[in-house]
Amino acid sequence: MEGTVIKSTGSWLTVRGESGKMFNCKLRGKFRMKGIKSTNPVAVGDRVEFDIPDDEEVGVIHKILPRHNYIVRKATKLSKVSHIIAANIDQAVVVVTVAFPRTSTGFIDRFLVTAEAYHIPAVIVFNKIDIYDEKLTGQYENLVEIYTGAGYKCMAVSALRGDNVDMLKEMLKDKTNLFSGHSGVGKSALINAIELGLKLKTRAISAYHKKGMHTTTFAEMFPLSFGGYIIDTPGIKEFALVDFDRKEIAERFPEMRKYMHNCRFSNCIHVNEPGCAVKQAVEKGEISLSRYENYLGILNDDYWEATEKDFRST
Ligand SMILES: Nc1nc2c(ncn2[C@@H]2O[C@H](COP(=O)(O)OP(=O)(O)O)[C@@H](O)[C@H]2O)c(=O)[nH]1
Ligand SMILES: [Mg+2]
Ligand SMILES: [Zn+2]
Repeated sequence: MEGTVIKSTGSWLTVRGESGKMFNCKLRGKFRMKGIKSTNPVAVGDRVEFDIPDDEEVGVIHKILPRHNYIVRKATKLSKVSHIIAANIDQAVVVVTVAFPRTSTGFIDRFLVTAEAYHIPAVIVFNKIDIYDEKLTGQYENLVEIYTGAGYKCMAVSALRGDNVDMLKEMLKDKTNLFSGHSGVGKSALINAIELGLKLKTRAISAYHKKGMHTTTFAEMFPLSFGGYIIDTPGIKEFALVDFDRKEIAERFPEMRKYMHNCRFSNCIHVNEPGCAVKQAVEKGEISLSRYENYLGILNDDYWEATEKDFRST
């Protein structure tokens, strides 16, 4: 039988069969992935082949089908061992809000860069529009202009009031969707509004200030009754960018890609070089200043130092 792993807690896996039936499964023998050391050989989103041996309740997975992509997190920046968070993702959805807890453009841009690095199409969902006053609406409109200008799809919803939930469902339909965003932006509330039967726990914002309230480390995948899946994850900013080089960051900004070939120097990183076409486009307002500043911020993230050292030592 063939199925999709929708939950993974150590050695036990929940596999959803073709008919939608759930099976409790274990792995047979040892699985090793080529090219990557990982703590878990199988992750949510993996397509697997499994058997249910006679007179047993438990399924046995004997094959993991090839992945079209997967995202990983490292234990530490320098760690060589990765944890696979999820596999076979079609769309990355970042849930944000200009209300509380306000999402920074730095967070959004790091998320988008990561999605670009994995070649996963990304969309931005602005939640809590029911509480946007005139000022917040202005800020929201400004962000939509920046991100649609950069080539990203934006959507405005209210999990609480139900605004545009049908539009969101249409966008998620028949895809495996990774949901990410800060705690408290309303991911669980949104998933509940999309799939009424789920009834995930939502938390009052005040609870987030208490210690030990971290969400699950295991990503969980929810089948959608109208087709497709949602994977609820902790923030994507923790995701390690394997095989990713600092000089490639600008290529992860779709609006910069159009200009960078006109820079005077082929190795331009668009910071201080003369004849930089990217900087000229920023000056002319063709590339948003906020996106460019966050590009510079990402260039300065410690992450790259660690990663480059990591690469050098291998
Ligand atoms: N006003 C308003 N509050 C919301 C909305 N969506 C979620 N919330 C509230 O925000 C808080 C956090 O929501 P939750 O779904 O737990 O966020 P998560 O951490 O991203 O899963 C809860 O108190 C929700 O009731 C919304 O659309 N409007
Ligand atoms: Mg939640
Ligand atoms: Zn340049």
